Amino acid sequence: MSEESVFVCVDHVGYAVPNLDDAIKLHTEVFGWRLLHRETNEEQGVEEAMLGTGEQLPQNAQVQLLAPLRPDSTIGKWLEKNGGRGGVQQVCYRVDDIEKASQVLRERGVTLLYDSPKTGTGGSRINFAHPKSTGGVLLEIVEPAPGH
Ligand code: MC0
Repeated sequence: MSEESVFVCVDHVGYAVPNLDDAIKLHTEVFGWRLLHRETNEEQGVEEAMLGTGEQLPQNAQVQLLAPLRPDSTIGKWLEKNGGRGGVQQVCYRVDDIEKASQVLRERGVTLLYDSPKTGTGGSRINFAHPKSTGGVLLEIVEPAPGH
């Protein structure tokens, strides 16, 4: 894998939000985004929504809204640290092959949080790079589910 080809594109930007319905309303009614998908991910402790533009071509980045299922979840703790206000919690880069990308990133000194990928939005496979190894940004990598 060459240095240029670890990531395919920016898949989504993730916002931590205190209330999912309010955040969806803001993004659809004020910003004009379109709700594409909504699901609960128990393992990650989130209720989430994915939003896209009118056509939403595969290469267009999406917006992800992340509300906590529990106060002690990752998003719950992030919101608490941020005075209860929402904000950008993560940026997610898409990869074709998460095992290969993870290996390359580890070889280059990036700290991945999970030994093997976990399940993300829409049956995707995900991992995260610790912000301490990425210049301060929580970086998610995602391999979309086949057919997505
Ligand atoms: C913490 N830090 C961050 C950060 N969270 N920096 C940038 N962006 C963030 N989101 C920094 C803190 O400022 C602190 O820096 C240090 O990391 C430790 O912070 P902490 O508050 O003690 O936080 P930890 O260590 O408890 O948790 C941080 C960690 C956690 C990255 C391990 O957020 C995590 O496990 N994230 C991955 C899972 C996740 O985010 N799930 C929700 C989205 P200083 O300098 O003060 O030490 S689920 C999702 O996204 C799925 C559904 C999907 O897309 O498919």
